[in-house]
Amino acid sequence: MSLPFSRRAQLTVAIGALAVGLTACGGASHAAIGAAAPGHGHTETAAGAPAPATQAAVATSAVTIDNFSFMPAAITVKAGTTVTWTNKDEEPHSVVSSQEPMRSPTLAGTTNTFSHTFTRPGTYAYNCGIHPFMHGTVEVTA
Ligand SMILES: [Cu+2]
Repeated sequence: MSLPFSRRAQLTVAIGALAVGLTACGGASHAAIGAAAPGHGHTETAAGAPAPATQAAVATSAVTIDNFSFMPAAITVKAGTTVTWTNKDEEPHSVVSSQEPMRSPTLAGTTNTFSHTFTRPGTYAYNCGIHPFMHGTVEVTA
């Protein structure tokens, strides 16, 4: 009773597989790719061109921690400004600096913001205390 049905089902599956195979082989139009690529002429452009070393500091007092990085990584504020970091990662992060006495608690969960007021002009590098490879700078102008 159930045998004929299951056999038909198998047949259907087989036909389906055939159709998939046909579709996959279908538009074989990858022949042209690469053929007309005009040779990547390595015309050594201005060897001494100054690479954009560090991205320009962004004038903001809000830094987001996202995907294991401070964004923007470089900010500029006027002296007396309170900068606030907000951790949007699932991972815990922190904000510590040896150039400016600041050390946030671990930012995670509901305690995910940290604020610090910069009073002295200068450029202060900081990093994540948990992931030292996460860097940022705060430039404080007079
Ligand atoms: Cu971190």
